[in-house]
Amino acid sequence: MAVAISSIYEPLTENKSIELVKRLGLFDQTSQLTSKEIGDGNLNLVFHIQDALTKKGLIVKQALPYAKVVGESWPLTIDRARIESSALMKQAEYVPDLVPKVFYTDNTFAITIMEDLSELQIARRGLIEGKSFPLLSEHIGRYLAKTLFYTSDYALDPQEKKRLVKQFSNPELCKITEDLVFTDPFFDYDTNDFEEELRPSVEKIWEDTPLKLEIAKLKRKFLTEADTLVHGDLHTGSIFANRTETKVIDPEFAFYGPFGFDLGHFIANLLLNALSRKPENRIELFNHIHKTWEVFVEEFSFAWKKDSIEAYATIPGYLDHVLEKAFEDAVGFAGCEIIRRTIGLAHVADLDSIVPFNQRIAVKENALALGSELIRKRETLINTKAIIEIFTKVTS
Ligand code: SR1
Ligand code: MG
Repeated sequence: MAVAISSIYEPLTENKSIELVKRLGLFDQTSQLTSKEIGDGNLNLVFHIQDALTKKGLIVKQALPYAKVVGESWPLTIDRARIESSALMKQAEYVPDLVPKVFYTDNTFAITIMEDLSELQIARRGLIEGKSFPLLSEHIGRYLAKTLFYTSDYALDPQEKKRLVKQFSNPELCKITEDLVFTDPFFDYDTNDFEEELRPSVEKIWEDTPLKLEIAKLKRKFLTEADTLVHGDLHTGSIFANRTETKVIDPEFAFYGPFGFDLGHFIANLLLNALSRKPENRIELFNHIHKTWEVFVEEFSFAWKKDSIEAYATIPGYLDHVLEKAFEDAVGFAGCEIIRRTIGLAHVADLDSIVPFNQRIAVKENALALGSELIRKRETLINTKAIIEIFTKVTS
């Protein structure tokens, strides 16, 4: 499949990224700038530009017309740069302190220039190193509550909501999620990637028809429930953090999806990190899961009571129903994310860096069991404590 791009599109180089920021007047003409390509994600070029004297920095991000993780054989729309910058700006209306500032966008060249966050660290890397991010869950709980509530029908005029659904129509990136999260890992497809030692457990999943029915239901939700503007790829690699600050980056998968989607992915990635740790070092991750949900409920409920325009908002039980459904879905989405990060195309370093090999396999076996249990039991789990009980059962 060909990807439509303008004939003047070209990928940036380190030198060209410097020319661009100077041309835009983002630095003095005389400043001595360095540029380093630092993108370690699956899809884009990311240049860190820095003034040698003042140390002031900027990030220049450019979408490539293909998925970097696979190569030019996998064409991918550069429209994702428009989605990403528009999502960052929309989210900044509700949580300006939790997203990077956008200084410039160019949809033809698929370029976004944004705040330099290099004094923070990618949360996944920090968690793997055993670092603590004390405010991570408080911040993510608020990020989720505010962005999800205020871009939903509960807060927006229906015309405006439908305009946003159109603006954030993101079919190609959604297709990646449909395939890589909800489909491929559950069938014997070529995109999957796992150690031969896991094959018996993987084949068990492929043959587990009742489990696959539950995954089909979750996939249907992803395909059809246009509740709110979700980030779409909220794993710990999409979060910069330190002990006091948190910034959510990379919403190129943003679209109108179910309330529980981002929450499920965030929880899944905390659980993946917890699986990689010794039991005595897991409590901090579990507390982050409890706190994320607690803050989400608190902030979402506050926004609902203060700003809901929905006629039924004050009907007893309606808010509880929305929250209960978001939680149940989040648990199921978390299960899918854990399994796909273990046996699908895109892995996580939390698991892949475990040595020795035998231990890595044992942890991945636990991940498959945990993911499957979360999907199966999601309707019966009533709170985050129940998630941790399943984790403990599966790992002991
Ligand atoms: C081809 S993209 C693979 C994965 O990387 C992104 O971050 C998403 O998680 C996607 O599923
Ligand atoms: Mg990403």
